[in-house]
Amino acid sequence: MSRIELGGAWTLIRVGDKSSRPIAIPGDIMSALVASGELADPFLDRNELAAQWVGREDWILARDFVLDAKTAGRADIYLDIGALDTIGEVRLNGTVIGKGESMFLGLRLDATSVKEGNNRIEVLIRSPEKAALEKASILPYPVPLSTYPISSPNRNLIRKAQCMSGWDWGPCLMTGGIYDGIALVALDGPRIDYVTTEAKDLGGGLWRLDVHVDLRAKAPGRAAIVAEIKGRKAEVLVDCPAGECRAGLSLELDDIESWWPSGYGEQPLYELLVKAAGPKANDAHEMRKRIGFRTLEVLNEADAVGSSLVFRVNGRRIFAKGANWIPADALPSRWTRERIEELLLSAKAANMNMLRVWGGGRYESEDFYELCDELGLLVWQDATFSCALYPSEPAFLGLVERELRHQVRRLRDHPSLALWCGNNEALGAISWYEESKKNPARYIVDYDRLNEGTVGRSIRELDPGRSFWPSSPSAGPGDFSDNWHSDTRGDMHYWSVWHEGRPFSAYLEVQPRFCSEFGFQSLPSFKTASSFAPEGELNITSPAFEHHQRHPRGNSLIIETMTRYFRMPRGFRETLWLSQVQQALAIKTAVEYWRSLRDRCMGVLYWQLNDVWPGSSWSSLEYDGSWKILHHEARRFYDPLIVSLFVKDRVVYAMGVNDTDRHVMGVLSIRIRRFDGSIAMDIDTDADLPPESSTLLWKAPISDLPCRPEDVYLGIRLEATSSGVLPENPSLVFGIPSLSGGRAEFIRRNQLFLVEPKRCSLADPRIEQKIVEEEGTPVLVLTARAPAFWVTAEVDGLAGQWDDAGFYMMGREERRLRFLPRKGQPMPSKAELERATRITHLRASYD
Ligand code: BMA
Repeated sequence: MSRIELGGAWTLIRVGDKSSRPIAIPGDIMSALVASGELADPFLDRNELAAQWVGREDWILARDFVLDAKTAGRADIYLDIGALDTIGEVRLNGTVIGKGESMFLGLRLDATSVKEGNNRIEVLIRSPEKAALEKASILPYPVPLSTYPISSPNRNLIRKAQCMSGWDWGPCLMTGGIYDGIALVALDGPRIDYVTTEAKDLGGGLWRLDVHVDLRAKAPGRAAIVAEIKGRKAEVLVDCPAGECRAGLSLELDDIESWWPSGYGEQPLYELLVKAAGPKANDAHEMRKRIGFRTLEVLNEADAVGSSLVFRVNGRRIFAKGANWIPADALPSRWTRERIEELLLSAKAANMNMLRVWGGGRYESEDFYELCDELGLLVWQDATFSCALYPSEPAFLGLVERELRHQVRRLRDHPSLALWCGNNEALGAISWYEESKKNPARYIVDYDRLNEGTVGRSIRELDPGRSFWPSSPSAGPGDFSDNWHSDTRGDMHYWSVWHEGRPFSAYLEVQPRFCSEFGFQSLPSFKTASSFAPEGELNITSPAFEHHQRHPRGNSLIIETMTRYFRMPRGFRETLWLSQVQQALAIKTAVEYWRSLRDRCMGVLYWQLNDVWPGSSWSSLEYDGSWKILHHEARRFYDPLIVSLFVKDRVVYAMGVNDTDRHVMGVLSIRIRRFDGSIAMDIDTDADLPPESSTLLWKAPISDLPCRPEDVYLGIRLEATSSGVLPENPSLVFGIPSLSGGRAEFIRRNQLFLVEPKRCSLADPRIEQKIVEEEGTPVLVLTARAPAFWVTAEVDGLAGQWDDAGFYMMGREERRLRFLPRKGQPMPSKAELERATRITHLRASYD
C-alpha cells in the first residue's frame, strides 16, 4: 500500500473573479484570506463584519501532484478526506469523483482515474449560506432555530458545525475548507475502512478481544486478515464480494492493566495492528490504533429520588467533574494538535475527569480523542445538533445516518468515550419557537424521526456496548419530559443564576443528579482585551468590546451582579478582574454544594471550558489558553478531597467530600476571623472521611456566631492522613503544585464570606512582592500583613502565567509562585517578570 499525503501548499480560487492565492491544507478559506492580506483579522475589533462576504461566495481549492507509474498502476486507489466543509464537489483531472454534503462525513472517494505524471484535484466549496437558503426555500414548512446577534440563516439545514454561523459566545465565520487530512491511498486489493473492537473482562487481568474489520474492495476476492496486539496474533481468511464486507477475529490477552479516568488510576494503552492483504497484494493495508481496557456503564436507574445518571468505570462509581468543550477555534486552520493538547492538559490539571463535546460543535479530530485517552478525560459526546429544530425528510435523515455510520465506527474504540448523546437542547427547543408551540405534534414527530429513528437507532446498532442518552438535558431514554429544571432525574442544565439573574444562593436550591451545564460569564483579562480592542476602545461598553460580547444582556448581568456582591471596582482593569472573581465565586458556590450532595449528585460539568475567539464568555480558559481565576479555582474545587463550605438557610456548613477510595482522617480547624486576621472563634474537631463519601464535619447557625457576619469570614484548615497514598495529582502534568495527590498526608484550606463581600470592611493586606531566583528559575514571593482575598499576579505581554491565582492569603503569610511559560516559549528573565507582574486582590480593586 502507498499513502501519499496531499496536504501542504494548495491554491485557493474565488469562483466569482478567478483570483487566486495560496492556502495551506488542512486549513480553511478565511485563514488563507487573512494570510494573503485580503481579509483583516476577523478576531480584531469589529473586522468580523467585513468577513461575512466570504461565506456568500463559491471557492475552489486546487492542487497539482505528480504520480509515479507504480502507484498510478495500482488496482485500488482512493482519495481520503478527513472532513470537507461543506457543500460542493471533488474533481480529479476534471471529473467529479465525490460530493461534499456534510462536514461530519469522512470521504473515501474512488480515485482509480489518476494517471502517471501530472494530476489535478479541485475541490469546489459552494457558499454555505446560499446552500442553506436554497434548502429553506424548498421546505414544506419552516424549521425554526435559535439565532444570535451576528448569524448566518438556516444553519440547521446544512450539516456544518452549528456554531460556525455565530453563537452567544462566538463569531459568525462561515468559512469552508479541508480538515483532518487529505491523502491518496493506493493498493491492490481490499482496504480497511474501520477497525472496531469489543473487549470482555474475564477477570484477573484476562480479557477477550473481538476485532471487527470493515473492508472495502473493488473486485471480489479472498483477503487475509491479521490482528496483532501485545505479541499475540490472530488470522482469518475472508471472501469479500465487490463493495463492503466484514471480518471478525478473536484474541485472548492476559496481564492487561485497566484504563482509568484521571484521578482514579493510570491510563495504559495497547497498540492494535490490523493488516488486510488480497491475493494479488504484495503488501497489506494496515490500520493501527491504541485501545484501553475498562468496563464502563451508565447507570440510569430508578431510585428513591427519581432516576440516577452515574458513570461506573471498572466497578467504581465516578463523580464526573469537568466542563463543556466547544471547538478549539473559530478558524479551523488553528485546530492543531498543540492547541488541543494545551487545552486538554489544562482540563486535566484542574482535576477534571470528563468533558462534554457539545452538540453545537463537531465530532473532534483523532488528536482530541487520542489525547483524552492518554490523559484519562472521559468524553460525553453529543451528536452535532444544537438549539434548533431539524428537518426529517428522507434525504436529511439519510445524510445524518451516513455521518453516524462514519463517526461511530471511527470513535467507538476510544476508552475515553463514555456516552453518546442525541443532541444539545433540541428536545427542549420544541417548546421555544412560535411555530412549534402552535403545532407541536408536527415538530415532535420530526424530532423523534431524527433523534430516535436515526441518531439513536444508528448508535445503538453500531455501538451496542455504549449508552445512548437521548438529549442533554434529558430524564433518560424513553422519557420525553422537559428536564431543564428537574433535579430528580437524569441531567439538568441549570441556567437560572445566569439567564434569570438569580443570586448565587439559587445554586443551593437545586440538588442535581447530574448538572451537565451551568455557567457564569466573565469579561476577558486585560491581556486578552488588549489583543482585540484597539487603543481607545478599552472600555466594556466601547463598540469593539460590545462586539466581543455576544450575549445580549451579558454586560448588564455582569455589572448587576457586581453591584449585588462587590464594591464597585475602581477602573477598567479592576472591572475585568472582578468579573473573573465573581465568575469563579458563582461556579465554586455551585460545585462545592453539589459535590457535598455526593451520591444523589454524581456529576458537574460547567459551561464552558474554552473560547473560540477572544471576548467575554462563560469559559474558564482565555482564548490564548491562559487560565482565568475560575480555572485556578476549579483545580481546588475539583480536587478529589475538599472541605465544601456553604451557607444554606442561614446555617453555615463544612462538609468533607472524599472521591478517593482511601479513608481520610484528621483534624479540622475552624476559625472565624476578623478582617484584620484576629480570631473571633476557634474550634478544632476530628474529621473522619470514609472513602467515596460526603460527610458533615461541622455546622452552626449564623446567629450562634459571636460576631456580626459582616465583620468576619470563615477559614478552615484540614490536616489529614489517608489510609494510603492518594492517586498522583493530575495538576502535576502542568508543573502546577500538587494539592493532595501522590502522598498520604495533606493539608486542605478553604474560606467563605458569610455575607456579600461588599458589606465587609476589608483590611489593606499591604502585599509585598519580590522575585528571587531559585535554582535558576524565577520565583515570585508574596507576603501579606492581613487577610487578602483572590490574590492574583497578572502578567502583561508575556507568554505564560504564574502557577496560581485567585488564592487566599492569611495575614502574616508568604506565598511562592513559579512562572509557567507557554509550551515552546522561553522562561522570561527576572527583570522582564518584574516589569510585567501586577498584583491585585479584592481590597485593591476599589477605593
Ligand atoms: C447553553 C449551551 C449553549 C449556550 C449556553 C450559554 O444552553 O448549550 O447553547 O452557549 O447555554 O447561553
